[in-house]
Amino acid sequence: MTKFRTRSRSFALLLAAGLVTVMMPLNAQADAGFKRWVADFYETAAKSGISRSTYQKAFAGISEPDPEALQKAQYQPEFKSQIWEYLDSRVNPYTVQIGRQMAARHGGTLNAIERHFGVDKNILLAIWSMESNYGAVLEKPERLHHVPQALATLAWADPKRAKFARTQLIAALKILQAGDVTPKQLTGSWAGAMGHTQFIPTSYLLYAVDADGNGKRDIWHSIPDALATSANLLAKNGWTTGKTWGYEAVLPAGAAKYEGQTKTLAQWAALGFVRPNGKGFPRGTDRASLKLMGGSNGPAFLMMKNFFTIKKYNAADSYALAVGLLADEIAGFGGMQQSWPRPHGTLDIKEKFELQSRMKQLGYYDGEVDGNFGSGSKAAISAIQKRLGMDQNGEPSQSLLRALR
Ligand SMILES: [Ca+2]
Repeated sequence: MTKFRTRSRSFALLLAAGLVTVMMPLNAQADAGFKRWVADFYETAAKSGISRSTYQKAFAGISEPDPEALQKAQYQPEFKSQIWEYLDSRVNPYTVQIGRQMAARHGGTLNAIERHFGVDKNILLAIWSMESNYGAVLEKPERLHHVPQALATLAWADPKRAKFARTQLIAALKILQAGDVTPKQLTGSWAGAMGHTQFIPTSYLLYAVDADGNGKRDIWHSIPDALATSANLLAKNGWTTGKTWGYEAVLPAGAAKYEGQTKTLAQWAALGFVRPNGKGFPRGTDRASLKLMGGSNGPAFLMMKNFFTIKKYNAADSYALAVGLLADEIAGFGGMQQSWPRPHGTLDIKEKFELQSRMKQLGYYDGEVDGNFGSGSKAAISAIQKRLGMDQNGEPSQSLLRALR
């Protein structure tokens, strides 16, 4: 432990002195420290049954830390977006449309998995979208990391994540040793999330399934394996077949004080909660917890047991809500009916799509219509604002959309 701290501190100094962004080749001294860590860690891995041959294969040709994992180890901004901004980037016309295409393309697989595990196929599609953009991230090899290298980097350089990374590294080595993948195929995010459904190695060991029957649990290349693995995780964590994740509700005046409480749907109805479409809640004794995810001026949600099962995948409420809403939209049940309390003059996700399409039609913008306002969209907005004599702040707004209509 002392050794680790010393190395970590000297590396921090190095970084502070150089700074030494990822653009520069990594310092030879750091590489030597990393290599020493990898050599030393074998003893720990061996205690978990990892053979020398597996270990050598896992780290063959790896002589330096993973640059991106190293950068994240040093600095991770605490980025907190509003719930509606988070949902806009995940539940939108694009993710719904691709979800429906995937539902059609993989219908047989999805139906078989739904029957076998009792988990709603639309939830599986939504998770697939959230985790890897329906596998699109796996098609960008430059964004994939070698999992043992990335985890060893975190274990070596990131005191906050060292324990997690050591545990995950051992699990990754076990996956390799079991022969499900070759060392080259053991790819993932900088933090070790792998394949179509972004399982970390310990979750893979618990839940991975060979659904296509080729003898390998391949969540990297087999869509049936990946989707069945997600279904298995949800099934083993209490997914209730045939039930929804929750209901959008209208918050009655003065009822914000019940936030976080759990009652039966009948009790919520008795307190004045209604669904925005006017329909009643199903009768019965199902219990639900009140969540006010956009504050007391936003819509209310009555979350059922399956919402909390989705959180076994990712513990954030915002994640589980996005999965639930996207699944409903893919299934054709429609989206949210109420609006989030967005700042005055800003656009909702449908309006963001409309603004981008209009800018494209007018020839100001040639990027994707995806609701995502990156540098291309901002430059286009500034150009239009200049043309119209508006303030050139590059921000999408209601006034700009009105001007283009
Ligand atoms: Ca398989």
